[in-house]
Amino acid sequence: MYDIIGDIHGHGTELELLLEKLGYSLSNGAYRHPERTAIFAGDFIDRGQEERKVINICRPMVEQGSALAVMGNHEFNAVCYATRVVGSEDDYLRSHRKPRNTTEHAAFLAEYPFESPEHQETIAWFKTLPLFLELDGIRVIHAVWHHPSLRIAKPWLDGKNCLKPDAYHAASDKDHPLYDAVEHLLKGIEMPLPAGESFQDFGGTIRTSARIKWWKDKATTLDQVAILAPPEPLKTIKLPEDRYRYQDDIPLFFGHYWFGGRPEPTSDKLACVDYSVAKPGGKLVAYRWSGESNLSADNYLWVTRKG
Ligand SMILES: [Mn+2]
Repeated sequence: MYDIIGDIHGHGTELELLLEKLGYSLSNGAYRHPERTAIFAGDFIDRGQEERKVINICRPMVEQGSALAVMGNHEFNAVCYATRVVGSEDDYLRSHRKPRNTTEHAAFLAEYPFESPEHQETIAWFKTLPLFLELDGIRVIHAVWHHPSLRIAKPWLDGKNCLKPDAYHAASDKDHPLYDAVEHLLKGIEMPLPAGESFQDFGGTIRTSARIKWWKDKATTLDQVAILAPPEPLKTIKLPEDRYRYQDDIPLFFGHYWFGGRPEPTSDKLACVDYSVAKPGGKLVAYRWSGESNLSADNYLWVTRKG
């Protein structure tokens, strides 16, 4: 049975405390549990100050079989940041010329200097993380189990559902269908506004589509599901009846969405495990799954962020 652990973002101390709380202990270089397997839902890195500590805990667990893991958007970005555009000396799939791409990756690069052997080795490990896990009884993906995107991604995945080496190039090309597919699976889905409509987000950018809380399947208007958007202009926009919903019977665990408050599943079949440890007051959480087909708030366990 599985303990699904949410986005860690370089918070190694909280990870150690959570593993201990879950009953894992260190032996032969890896945390292990006598009966259970951990699953990391991605976003191991960026933001926190203990990036090495996190990798040095998670990687041996995965390599020695006491944990499974999926890729988060931060690991995908790290691979692209480290991969040169074919035929270019100084251009990367995730450009170094855009300052934001470097600043949001700075905590990781401080502990893994760019192109050092440790950096290259860690990037190589990120490439071994599958995009999703489909196990006996549950599914795990970083952002959205989006069937149309999974179908597009399929030919670009190897037998372990990891992106093949040339997939990173295709997934970094905005004109390639794999670009949107990987965006959806690892970063979330958006909903276009009706023609002519737009809104200004909290950062001041004018947008013609909104990132949505796709798990809110009973919402009827856009303001109920839009992320980081002022409600006013969106209140009158009706959600299309055929919008994406996760309607499968298999429980699905996801991270990525910076939830707050007391952890609880969003429905019988859906549970977010990202409770914002990268923010002051946030939590690193795990859902302890023991075979139930209806998820329960009682099975969450967590550690509140230190400092
Ligand atoms: Mn994420």
